[in-house]
Amino acid sequence: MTPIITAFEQSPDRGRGLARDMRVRWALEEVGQPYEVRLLSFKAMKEPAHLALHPFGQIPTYEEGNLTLFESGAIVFHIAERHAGLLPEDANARARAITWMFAALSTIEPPVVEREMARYLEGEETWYEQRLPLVEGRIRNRLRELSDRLGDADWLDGAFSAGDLLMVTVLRRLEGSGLVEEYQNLSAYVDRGKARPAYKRAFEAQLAVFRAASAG
Ligand code: GTB
Repeated sequence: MTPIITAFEQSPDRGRGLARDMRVRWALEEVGQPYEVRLLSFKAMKEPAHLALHPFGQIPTYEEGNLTLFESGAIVFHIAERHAGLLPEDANARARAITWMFAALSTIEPPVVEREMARYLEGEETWYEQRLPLVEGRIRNRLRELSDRLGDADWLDGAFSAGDLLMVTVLRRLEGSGLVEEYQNLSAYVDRGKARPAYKRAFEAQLAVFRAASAG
């Protein structure tokens, strides 16, 4: 059964692959699972048909037969559990890779999202310029710790895993800020993720959606 995922009809990131369907596309590409994409307008995301799939009216969702999932981390985990290639066979190594999945989403991503929210929602506030260094300081603390742990390894724990996949997509959300570039090994780590053929296929697929929407 070919899974169907949802994505923005017109992504606000203009095809930069920063929306969370990118991590699901990448996971599917890594394991060689073909998929279909249903594109949604912002209006359609809040209508009953989509709310029945996603309680918060967001993308991505994942449908496979009578299974419907939301939350990009849960979707990537589901893909990684059902296919070889994204989680190690060894039970302890697998548990550690899953730990990195949680670390990406619940330790690194929150301050990264906080910065985005500050920029988009509070950028006009008088106190924004004072707040930004505080928010970025919290990100730097996490990046420094992550950088120390990664050291000169290629991936976070042995072979590339779903933990790396999520971590790279989270770090990519800092593109343009210069923050990741302050840590040479993290910058190289993100580049290694982006160089993977599966990443490139996923990126091209989401970019094609943006190009088609722009042309139409
Ligand atoms: N925790 C959920 C998950 O991991 O799946 C969060 C899902 C989520 O935030 N989805 C966003 C969404 O549907 C798209 S990815 N937003 C519409 C809404 O809430 O109404 C977040 C995102 C959006 C845009 C950019 N960008 O333009 O760069 C980057 C990331």
